[in-house]
Amino acid sequence: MSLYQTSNLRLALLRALPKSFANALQQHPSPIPIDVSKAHIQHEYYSSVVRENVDYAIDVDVDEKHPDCCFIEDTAIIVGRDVIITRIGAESRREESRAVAKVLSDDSLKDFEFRMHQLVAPACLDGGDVLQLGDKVFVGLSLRTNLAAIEQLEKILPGRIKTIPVGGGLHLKSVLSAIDDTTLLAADSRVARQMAEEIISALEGKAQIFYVPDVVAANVVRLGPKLLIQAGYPNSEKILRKAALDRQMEVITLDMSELVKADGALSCCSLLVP
Ligand code: CIR
Repeated sequence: MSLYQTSNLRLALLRALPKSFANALQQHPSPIPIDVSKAHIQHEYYSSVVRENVDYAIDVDVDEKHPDCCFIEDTAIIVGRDVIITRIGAESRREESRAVAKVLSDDSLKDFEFRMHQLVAPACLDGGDVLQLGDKVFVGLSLRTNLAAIEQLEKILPGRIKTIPVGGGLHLKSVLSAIDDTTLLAADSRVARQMAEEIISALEGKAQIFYVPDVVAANVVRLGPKLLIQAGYPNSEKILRKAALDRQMEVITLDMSELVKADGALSCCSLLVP
């Protein structure tokens, strides 16, 4: 494979959903067990949509020993040419980053000229806690991401990190995400509003914000002119469709109900070089 860097070359890393997915971590175990066959179909459809909308997609080998391995977003952060391999907050998931680090440092990606970095103990960080908006990188201080990680990130990306305490939910992006570089999206809850307001004030009011009634719908994925949103939340979908239309973005809805049971947001199933 040969890759040529252009100003808008998009790369996505994906990792298949393992057969062991029923054992994925769940913050609040669902009363209805995960339907693993359905989860496979949902994840495969998500992956096909991502593949169709990037220039290059790489499938990292599935790892049956790690039921959460499909949540590849947590394993690394890519900010421009800097690739930061994380040290995942949940100990049982920590080894998931290794295979991703190997792929991202492979010679076949040399045209991206990535600068590889690795967070080290006692740092813990999940990619789900990292939101990039323009040149700012917002990092949630959460159950999974600690101050040591934020200190290490500040050394790699000086002046670009802004810490946001996560008042509830698993990750920063469990309750908010971005529609584009100047449009934030958040769940309409007290906790999410507080976090979103901190982000908006760090951006000196230069960003707009939309609130949606469903927490799950507050995590979207932008792939160039396409906006991937969760299916099954009609009130939130109405708001998102209007926001997308105003930005000339096309909406693609994805049903990820079985992955949501394991706290998987839309963004967590891909690692993107935007
Ligand atoms: C976990 O608890 O780590 C997984 N079951 C869910 C991770 C979701 N990651 C993400 O949204 N970035």
